[in-house]
Amino acid sequence: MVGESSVGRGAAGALCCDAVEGSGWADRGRWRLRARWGIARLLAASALAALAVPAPAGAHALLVESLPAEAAVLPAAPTQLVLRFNSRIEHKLSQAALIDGAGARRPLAMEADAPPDRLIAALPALAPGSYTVDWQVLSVDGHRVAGQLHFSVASPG
Ligand SMILES: [Cu+2]
Repeated sequence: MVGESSVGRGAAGALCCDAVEGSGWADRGRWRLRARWGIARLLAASALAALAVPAPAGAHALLVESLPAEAAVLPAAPTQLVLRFNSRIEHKLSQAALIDGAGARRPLAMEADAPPDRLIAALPALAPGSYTVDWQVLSVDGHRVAGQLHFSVASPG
């Protein structure tokens, strides 16, 4: 979406500068200039319209892999959460929280130097039970994407 709108702006800008550099202020040139400004306005308007239309899901960071995996039943408590996305995310504006079976929620501390497409957080010591990870990331295209991940830690024996 960002790409599309900047293409729109670029095209309008090119028409603008081309017209100004054109054949001076003769009547014919003036008409051409007016026509070109009309086109430039239309392009500017359609660029704004494009901004108002929601971007397709493909433009956002999408979760492609997680550790633990969705619905995993783990024999031992995991010590780390890894969410891998199909594009870069803003680590500073992304977050995750762990919700236990009783509904208690604790924020997870993000690893600041994780790879640009990954959210990595250390998990606290987890007792057997079911857990939900509630995550929210900011894609580099400026959109927030959120989701939940469920896993459980099996009781020993
Ligand atoms: Cu987007």
